[in-house]
Amino acid sequence: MARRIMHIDLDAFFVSAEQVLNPQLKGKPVVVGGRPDRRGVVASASYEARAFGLHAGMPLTTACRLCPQATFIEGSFTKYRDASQKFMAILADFSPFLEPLGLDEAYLDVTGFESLHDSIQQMAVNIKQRLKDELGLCASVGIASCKVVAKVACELSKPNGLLEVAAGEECFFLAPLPIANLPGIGKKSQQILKSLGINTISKLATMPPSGLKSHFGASGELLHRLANGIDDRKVVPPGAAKSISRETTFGKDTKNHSFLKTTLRYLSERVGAALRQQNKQAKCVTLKLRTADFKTITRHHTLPQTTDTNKTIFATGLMMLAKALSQEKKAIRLIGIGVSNLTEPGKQLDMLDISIQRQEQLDKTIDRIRQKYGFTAIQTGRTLLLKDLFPTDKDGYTLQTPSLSR
Ligand code: DCP
Ligand code: CA
Repeated sequence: MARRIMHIDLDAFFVSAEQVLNPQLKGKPVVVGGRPDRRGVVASASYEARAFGLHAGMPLTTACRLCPQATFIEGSFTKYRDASQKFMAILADFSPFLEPLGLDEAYLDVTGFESLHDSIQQMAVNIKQRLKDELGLCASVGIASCKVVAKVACELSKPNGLLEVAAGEECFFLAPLPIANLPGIGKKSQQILKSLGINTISKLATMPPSGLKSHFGASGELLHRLANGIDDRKVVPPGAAKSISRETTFGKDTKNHSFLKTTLRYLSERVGAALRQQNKQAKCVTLKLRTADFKTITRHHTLPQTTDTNKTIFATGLMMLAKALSQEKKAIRLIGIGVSNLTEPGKQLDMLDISIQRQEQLDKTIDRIRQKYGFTAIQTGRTLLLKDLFPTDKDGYTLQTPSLSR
């Protein structure tokens, strides 16, 4: 069945929440962010204030100069958090496949839900009505076959909008829009794209991914797909882990590379075990280091193929570690490794690769033994070095910061 994804975003959220509590502010230029003479920026501006050129992120002093008649409000996070919780609860009534984004946005997977509401558009109308009736808040809704197009449609429909992009129309819809409309393209990326003569999404869509890769690294390919309206990212309900990581702070800062590698191996095994327990595969491995002077270094590596093996996680981490240590002369205070970009296992490719199969079999066996007899019941050569340094319990070594080491 063709997917239908909704993106719902509340209009001028902080301001609207204030207007619900003080209806006299309705229909007027209102700014949440602070007093106009304060340092600080606009967090949210009513659409009436936006008519004067005000927008989020603008210094309050500028906002006051452009629109001195606006009401400036300090704002209170707890109010907005309460409103946000009610907002998400209403959405959850409509579909269990709900992925909140921040306080006032969410994706809903509504595939097949037309039978309950006549049409998906009618479902969106019903959602908007309930938000208005019960919370007094206006929402805009975008509907499309994938997340990126739904989000762009929602943004374009604001305020109080509803815009559906029919299946098959994704490219046509995106093509004429400026690149800034594509989510994830910040100021920096815009500058790079503009210097390449790319101003519209259609131009971006026709750029070969290899060209984009040279400017944006691994994200280049994703950019290419998004610009073409191709986006198979699922709507992920909260709770489903987006990443798994393990890290530890050493009792004493260290320059001992062998010890760092050993610790990395141990943490990689912990990450691998957690990944396999969740029956997930990862596409991205991240190394984290913190130096004695509290500088944090993170390195990411996207794998050509998803993995759940200790060997690949460690090898990828080790490669990044070797490179980072060749550039970093300070002692290391913290080391961590994580995996992200998690997917359900798609074993078809792996099935052809005997060495990967063997590795997976080995990891599964080790997992079983460790579940039964404790983590330290079976050791890889490298982690054995930790045995004399740290006390053990059934979950593994008790490192310096057990809460972080989990
Ligand atoms: N926010 C903030 N600082 C920013 C941007 C946003 O504090 N630089 C807060 C205030 C917003 C809320 O997050 O009300 C939601 O952000 P949106 O970008 O969705 O902005 P609004 O909801 O205010 O406006 P709209 O969605 O109608 O464009
Ligand atoms: Ca909003």
